[in-house]
Amino acid sequence: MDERRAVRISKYLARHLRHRPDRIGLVLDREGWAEVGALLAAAARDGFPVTRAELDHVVASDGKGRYALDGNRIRAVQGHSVPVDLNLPVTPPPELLYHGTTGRFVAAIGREGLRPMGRHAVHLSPDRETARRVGARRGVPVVLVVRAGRMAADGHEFRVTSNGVWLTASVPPRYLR
Ligand code: HQG
Repeated sequence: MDERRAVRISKYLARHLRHRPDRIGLVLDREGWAEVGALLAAAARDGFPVTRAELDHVVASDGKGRYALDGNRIRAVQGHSVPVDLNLPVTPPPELLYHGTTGRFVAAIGREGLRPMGRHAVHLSPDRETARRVGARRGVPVVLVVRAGRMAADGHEFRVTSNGVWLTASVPPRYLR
């Protein structure tokens, strides 16, 4: 499949599996899963037909592993703005995690800490380079260091998605540097 088609399909999946399933009449269960048949039928009705083979290819080749297939179900593994319970186990994080952002948010983050904003959780990266790329989506990247081990010791819960993104509800400013 050509790369542009794969990216278009991935963006279509992100839109409807994370944010706007209602736009195409798709129903996600509590854990964010949709029936593949229902998704493909809804996409076709929406004027964006996708074959099962194309879907399998996009899920398998997505550069960030954004989607998971489980038999006849599919979900986004992170990034939702619709409420979902991904049902991931609480997992001890590494001592340090990283958050990529951009300069114009730094003052507010220093006051309020990291908040999930539109998404279901704050997204943290396991290494600086990944965080830098996340921040670069919004401007000149700034990488914040999160003292995750200390947070966990203080009772904050962390979960990790199948594509290596760490999730937590919020990060108070005292754990940032
Ligand atoms: C910022 C992409 C002001 C935060 C990425 C970020 C990631 C605050 C923005 C995933 C704030 C939210 C998630 C506060 C946080 N005041 N701004 N108190 N707290 N912010 O997109 O982490 O390609 O919702 O720094 O790679 O950028 O979609 O979160 O800039 O993994 O799969 O508010 O999305 O993955 O932005 O990105 P986002 P994010 P995908």
